[in-house]
Amino acid sequence: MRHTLYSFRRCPYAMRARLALAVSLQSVNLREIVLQQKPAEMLAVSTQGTVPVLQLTDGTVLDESLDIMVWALEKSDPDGWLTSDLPEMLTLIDENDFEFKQWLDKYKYAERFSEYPVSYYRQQAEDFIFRLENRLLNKPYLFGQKISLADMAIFPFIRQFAGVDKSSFEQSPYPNLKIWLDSLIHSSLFEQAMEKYPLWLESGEQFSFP
Ligand SMILES: N[C@@H](CCC(=O)N[C@@H](CS)C(=O)NCC(=O)O)C(=O)O
Repeated sequence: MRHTLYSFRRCPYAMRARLALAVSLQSVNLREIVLQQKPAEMLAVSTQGTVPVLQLTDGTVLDESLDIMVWALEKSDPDGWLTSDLPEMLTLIDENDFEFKQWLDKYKYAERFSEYPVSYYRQQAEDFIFRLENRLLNKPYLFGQKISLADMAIFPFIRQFAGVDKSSFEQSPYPNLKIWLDSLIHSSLFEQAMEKYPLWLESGEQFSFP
């Protein structure tokens, strides 16, 4: 029997969970869902109604993406994603999840937040972007020479930021961040994490991931 992952391909939280499951080779049944029509099976095990949700075969439910990452990496961490300072990584990930993400959403959906122009939200979000750029001035990854949990937990959100207005991202002064993002987006692991699965609601079939 395999564990079950409720996932949504385009969700950055689900992406980070899939990245960790893929690198650690923890095989799950992936159930691709749509947020407008969450399956009763998922809501029965996690009432918070967010993806990703990992239901283990022993009944344990992990419904925070970071918990899923750490669970997978504690099983197997072949590339040493957990070897950097964990509390420091978690602090940076927290800034991503609770500060940057808010500005990112407002930047992305600026028409719904009309008290400020889009440029304002973009600038607020850029605070975090510049902090990452500074970290990357003298090293290829956020915590050194090797990919860590922090890189993989954060880059799906930076990818989203870059995609809001591609041409202004291209023209912006964060060269190291662009190289970092580009290398992660074009990695075979990300390609694997972004593979398309049919909607589970319609097919009911089991698809194993990775
Ligand atoms: N803290 C959660 C956040 C997950 C989250 O917010 N996921 C979004 C999709 S990207 C979601 O499921 N939102 C619920 C909805 O839109 O109905 C985690 O890290 O797993």
